[in-house]
Amino acid sequence: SNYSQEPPRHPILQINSREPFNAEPPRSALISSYVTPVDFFYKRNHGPIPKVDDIENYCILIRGLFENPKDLFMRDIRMLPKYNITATLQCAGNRRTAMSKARMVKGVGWDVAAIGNAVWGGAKLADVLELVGIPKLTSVTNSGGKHVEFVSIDRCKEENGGPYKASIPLSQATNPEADVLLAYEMNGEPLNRDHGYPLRVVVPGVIGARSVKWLDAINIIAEECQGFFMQKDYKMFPPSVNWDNINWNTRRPLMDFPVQCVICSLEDVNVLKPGKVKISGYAASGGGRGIERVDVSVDGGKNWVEAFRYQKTGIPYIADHPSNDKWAWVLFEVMVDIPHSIQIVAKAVDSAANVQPENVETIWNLRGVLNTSWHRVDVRVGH
Ligand code: MTE
Ligand code: MO
Repeated sequence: SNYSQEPPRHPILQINSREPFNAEPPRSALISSYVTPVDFFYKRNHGPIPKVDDIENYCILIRGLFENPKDLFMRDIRMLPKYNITATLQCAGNRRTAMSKARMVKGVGWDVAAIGNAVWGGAKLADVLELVGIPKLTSVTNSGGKHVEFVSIDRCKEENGGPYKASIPLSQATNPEADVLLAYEMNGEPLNRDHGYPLRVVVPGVIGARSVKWLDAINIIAEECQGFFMQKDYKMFPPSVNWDNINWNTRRPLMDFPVQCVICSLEDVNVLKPGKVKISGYAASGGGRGIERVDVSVDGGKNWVEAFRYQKTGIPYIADHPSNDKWAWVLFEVMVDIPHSIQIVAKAVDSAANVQPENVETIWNLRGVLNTSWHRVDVRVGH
C-alpha cells in the first residue's frame, strides 16, 4: 500500500488514524451549519486514497445476472437527470471511543463526529439500472439477480489487497424513492478525492459503510456481497459474544442506522459559570425516519425539557413533513439553567417511536458499532 499521494486536509480535523486516514472535526464544528462543509466532513478510509486522472476513459462496468452488461462513462451518468439529495452519512463506529470506555472494543476510535450532512449531487441508481435494462421497482431479475454489489478502485488489507465492496438489495437500488445515488458532487462541488472522486454511491439512511467511494464496478448478484465489510465487520453482536466465541454467520450486515442524538456544544467534561447555557447538537435516524423529539436533562436524566428542532434555520421542524429533507439530520437547541455541577443528557425519539438505550453497557459489542446510548456530558460549575 502506498500513502505517498494522499490529498491535503484541513488542519481542524482530529486524526484518529493516519494510514489509512481517519479523521473527524471537533464536535463544535458540526453545529455551526446544517450542511457540513466538505473540509469538516469526517473522512473514513480503509486504504490509500486512489488517484483517478484520466476522467475521459474512467468508466464503471455493470454486469452480472441480467441481459446486457455495459460500461458506463461519466458522460453517460451525467446525461441522466441530476438530483441533489441532502443526506446524513454516519459511520457505524461513531461514538466508539465512549463504548470502549465501558469495555475494550476493536476498531478505530471515534468521538461523536463520524457523521456529517451533505448535499449529494448525481444520478439515481434506479435510473442508471434502468439505462442498462433493469426496470424500476425490480426485486429479482429474470436470471435471479437480487442484490447490487458496489466494487471500489481502492485497495485494503482487510480484503487481502483487493477492493472495498458492499451491496444493497436490488429492490432498494431500483426504487427511485429510496434516493440511492451515484454521486459526482458534494455540496455543489465535484467530489474531492477523500470523498470518492470521481463517483461514489450514497445510500441514504444506511450506515456509511455501504456508500462505496471511488466506484469501479456494479455487479448484479444472487446473494448479498461476500466481502469482508459485509460479512466480517459492521455487524452488531450481543454483549456475550467475544473474540473466542464469535460466529460471524449468525448475524446480518448492518443497514439502516438507529436513532442517534449528540450534544455538540459541550465536551465530555466542561467548566462553566453558573447561569443560562445553550445546549445544541444533532439528532438523526435511519431508514428515512424523522426525529419526533429531542429531550434534554440537566440532572442526569431525572427531569427533561424538550429542545427546539430545525433543518432550516429558525423554522420549527415537524417529523416526516413532506417538505423536510427526509434523509437528513435535525439540529436542536435549548436554553437551560445550570446552577451547580451536573450531568447533561440528550436523547431523541424517531418518527417510529424508537428510543435510545439509556446506558452504553447494555448495547456493548466487541466491534464497538452503533453506540446510540444517551449522550452524557459533565459540567463543573466554578464561581
Ligand atoms: N468506500 C471505499 N471504497 N473505501 C472505504 O474505505 N469506507 C466506508 C464508506 N465507503 C470506504 C468506502 C465507510 S466505513 C464510511 S463510514 C464512509 O465511506 C465514509 O465516507 P466519507 O469518508 O466520505 O465520510
Ligand atoms: Mo464506517
